[in-house]
Amino acid sequence: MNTPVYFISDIHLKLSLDKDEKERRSKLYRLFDKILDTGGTCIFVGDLFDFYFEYPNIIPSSYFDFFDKAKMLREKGISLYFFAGNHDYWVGDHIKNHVMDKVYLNDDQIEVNGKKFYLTHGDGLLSWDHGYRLLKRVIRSKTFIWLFRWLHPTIGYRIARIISRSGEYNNHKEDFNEDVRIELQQIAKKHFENGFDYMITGHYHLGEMFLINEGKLAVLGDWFHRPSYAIFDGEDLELRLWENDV
Ligand SMILES: [Mn+2]
Repeated sequence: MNTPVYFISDIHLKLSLDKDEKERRSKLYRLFDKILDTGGTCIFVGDLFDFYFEYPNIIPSSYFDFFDKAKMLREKGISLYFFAGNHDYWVGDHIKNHVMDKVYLNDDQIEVNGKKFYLTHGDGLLSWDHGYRLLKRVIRSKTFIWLFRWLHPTIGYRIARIISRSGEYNNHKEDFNEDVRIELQQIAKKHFENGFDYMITGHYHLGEMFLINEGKLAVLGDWFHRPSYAIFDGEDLELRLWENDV
C-alpha cells in the first residue's frame, strides 16, 4: 500500500445538494487535491454517504460529483478503500467495481510498512449497544436487503432521508462521550496487546487521538463542524484538522 495513507470517515455526503452541502464537498475535494499532490492511499472508514443503498442498475445522482472525483484520484494512481458504515453498508456493484479499489463490509486489518492497523467503522462496538447490534443484524441480513430492493427507489430514498437525519452531528452529552472514550480505549488496548500498532474508528465523531501504551487509537471526526482526518506517513499516525492543513 502506497504512503501516505489518509483515513477519513463520517463525511455523510447528503442526498440534497444545498449551499452548505456544496461548501462541505468543496472542502473534501480540496483535500483530494492535496492527496493528488502527495500520492498515496485514501481509506474511507465508513459513513462516507449519508445514505447509500444500491438498487441493481441504478446509481444515486446526488453522489455523481464524488464519483467523478474518485475516478480522477484512481486515474492518478491513488488507491481508494472503503469500510462500510451504518449509513452506507448497502453498497453494490457500482461502488465495488467502479468507485473503490476495495470494499470491506466488516472490520479488518491492514499492514503498512510493518505497522498493523485495526480498522472499524465502530458502530455496535460498545458493550451497552445491545439493541443496535440486533438492529444491525437485521438490516444487514439478506432478507431485509431483498425486501428493501422491492421498494420503489423513490420510497426507499424518502425513508432514508428521514432516518439518516439522526447521524448528522455529534450532539451527545459530554458524559456520554466520556463513557465512549473509556470503552474505546479498553477495546484498543486489547488490540494493542494482540500485536496491533494502531486502531482507527469512525462513527463517534470525536476527532481525537489517544496514546495507549505503545499504540495509538484514532477516533476520527465528522465533516460537519471541524473536518479532520488521520494520516500515516509511513512511520507514524497523526490526526490533522482540515483547516490547518489545506
Ligand atoms: Mn456511523
